[in-house]
Amino acid sequence: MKRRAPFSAILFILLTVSACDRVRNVTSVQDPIVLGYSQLGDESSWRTQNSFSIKAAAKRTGIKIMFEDAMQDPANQIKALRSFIAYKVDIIAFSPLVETGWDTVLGEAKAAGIPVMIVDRMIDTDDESLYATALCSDFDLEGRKAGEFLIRKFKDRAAPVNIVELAGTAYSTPAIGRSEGFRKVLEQYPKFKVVYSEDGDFMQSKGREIMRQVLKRFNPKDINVLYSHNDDMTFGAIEVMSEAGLVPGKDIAIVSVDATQRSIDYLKAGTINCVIECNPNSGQQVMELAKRIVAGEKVEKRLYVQETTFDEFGDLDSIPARGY
Ligand code: GYE
Repeated sequence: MKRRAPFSAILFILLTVSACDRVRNVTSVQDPIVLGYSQLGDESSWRTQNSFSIKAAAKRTGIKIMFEDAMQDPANQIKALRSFIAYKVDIIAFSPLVETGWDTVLGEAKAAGIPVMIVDRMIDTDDESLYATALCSDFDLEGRKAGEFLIRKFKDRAAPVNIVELAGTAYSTPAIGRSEGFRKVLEQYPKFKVVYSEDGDFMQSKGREIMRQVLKRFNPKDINVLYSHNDDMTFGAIEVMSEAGLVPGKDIAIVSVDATQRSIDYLKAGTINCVIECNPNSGQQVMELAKRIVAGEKVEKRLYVQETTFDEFGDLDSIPARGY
């Protein structure tokens, strides 16, 4: 672990007595690793579980975590990263809201000798030396899985399959991957048409809002599929469909991403037809990687979280409780 600037003896006593948080960073062989974590927000059930998983794993593994919630604002994330640098944490981890805009602050971390882990979403940079490792889901694969489900579901249909897409936060890795992967698979089948796509920021309230607009704009009979980039937006859209007298999962097929317990319950009830898992429980892996990186080990540059798909063609009774 890196040595921090020594405190004077008096300051040390004062800070110890005041039980100030920072005191735990006074150098000794047993000092815990200090991890600065910048979380992008709390926009969804997935995110709430992700934050829980990270904090719980830090506690379990004896890592001292400084956790900052950026409330969906990249400027707050940059501020948090700078405060971690000023504090001289041992390692920084962060889930970037969007892909671009990080080079300067990560350059500052690098200059300060603080390693950086990227978690959940990816950054777009030409300089790979700015981070030690990135642990993310394969969002392009998630998008492709969503497309593959539709190919199977509509294999006997010759008529057009009109799709409404509720996309995640613009310029974020999951929204990009889930859109691109989906289109990559479906473009070989001209009957599939994305007739409407809008950014719902991964939020239930926006899912509701956008679905309302969609039902004003289109005759519901002309919509065959709702592809939603996360469960929370799906829940909002389901509410609106039901209020409009539609039967979600029957009148409009639904593909959702995340696999929260509620979406699995909907899948079992036939309200959702396919759920692509996106696993938020990365906490333990993050802490293990943090320990290895702080110990000076070289770790793999790119790591992917293992994920599966649940759909109406599978054995729904065997799905284990999700825990989120
Ligand atoms: O799917 C969504 C959340 O970045 C994988 O962000 C994450 C996504 C997740 O708000 O629910």
